Amino acid sequence: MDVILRSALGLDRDEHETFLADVIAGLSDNPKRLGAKYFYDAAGSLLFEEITGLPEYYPTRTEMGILRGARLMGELAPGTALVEFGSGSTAKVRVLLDAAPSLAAYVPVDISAEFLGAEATRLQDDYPHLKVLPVAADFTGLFELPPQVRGRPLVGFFPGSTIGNFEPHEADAFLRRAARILGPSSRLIVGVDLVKDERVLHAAYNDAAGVTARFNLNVLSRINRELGADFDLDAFAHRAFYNPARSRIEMHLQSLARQKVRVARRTIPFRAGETIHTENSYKYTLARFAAVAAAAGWETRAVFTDPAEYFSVHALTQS
Ligand code: SAH
Ligand code: AVI
Repeated sequence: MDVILRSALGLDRDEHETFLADVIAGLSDNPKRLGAKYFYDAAGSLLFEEITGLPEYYPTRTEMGILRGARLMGELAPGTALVEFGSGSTAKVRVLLDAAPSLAAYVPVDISAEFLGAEATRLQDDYPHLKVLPVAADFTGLFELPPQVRGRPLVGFFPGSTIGNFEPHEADAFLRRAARILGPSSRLIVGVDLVKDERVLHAAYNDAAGVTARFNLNVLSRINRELGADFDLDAFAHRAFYNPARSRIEMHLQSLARQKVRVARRTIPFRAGETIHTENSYKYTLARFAAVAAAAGWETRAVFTDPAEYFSVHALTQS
């Protein structure tokens, strides 16, 4: 399986330079921060898959239930292609593919190139009549769709509430970029996690088995391996909590001691208790998300939720 735009062997030279520059800038900032997209090397993708099966992590199984019950694909124009942003394990798209046997092509887009290649191969084996055209790219920037789908009617799919990992202005920019990539009269199906009882949210990001902690700490192993740093993983602890004023779960890594870490020949000092902010996971209300979509030029055609209203799936069209 060819993965378009970059090899499946890891970061290319430019991506390595960008990763290094982002890490140095983030760790030199006050408070320290790292971009959530850097969680996803091959090990991070596997850890996220493990998270999706945890009893406390309700989003994946809830969204799967909604996707199974909703008729999301409807009538498709001949030759339609489905473009998924942040495809991960492709488990969810199988529900859509099974409901739309006339789809001509499927374009999974993901930053985790090696995992993407393996998942695309598995999907192609299971759907031999579908053209599977993986694109390894960072969807926070501009990227090209494969030439085979240009000019075709396109449906976008952005599940998992990955949109919640964006700041509100980044969510707006993503929705506008998606409109440009998918073209006029396209559709976009977006999974959005909802505001709910804080205890449910807290448990989902503080699982008893400690998988979310390993996922969070994995970004430090990745920096050690790819940027020649010497983070001691035992000297940092996973912290996740709900920030009600911002309607978001925040994930941090907290330094358990005063210490110095070498990163690419620089020394980064940490105070005891100091944190690196690694992720936000915004939770929306249905009205708030419809307003965000509308501001970016998308009209809400239908919204599907589970009975407890834990999660939502929004069917948008270009207005
Ligand atoms: N769609 C799956 C996976 C969600 S996890 C699900 O709903 O379960 C988020 C996915 O988005 C991961 O596969 C990760 O590698 C990918 N991702 C995160 N940031 C990205 C970025 N900036 N560009 C492209 N892919 C990204
Ligand atoms: C991918 N994203 C929507 C997940 C979330 O819930 O924000 C990532 C995650 N972080 C910790 N657990 C899962």
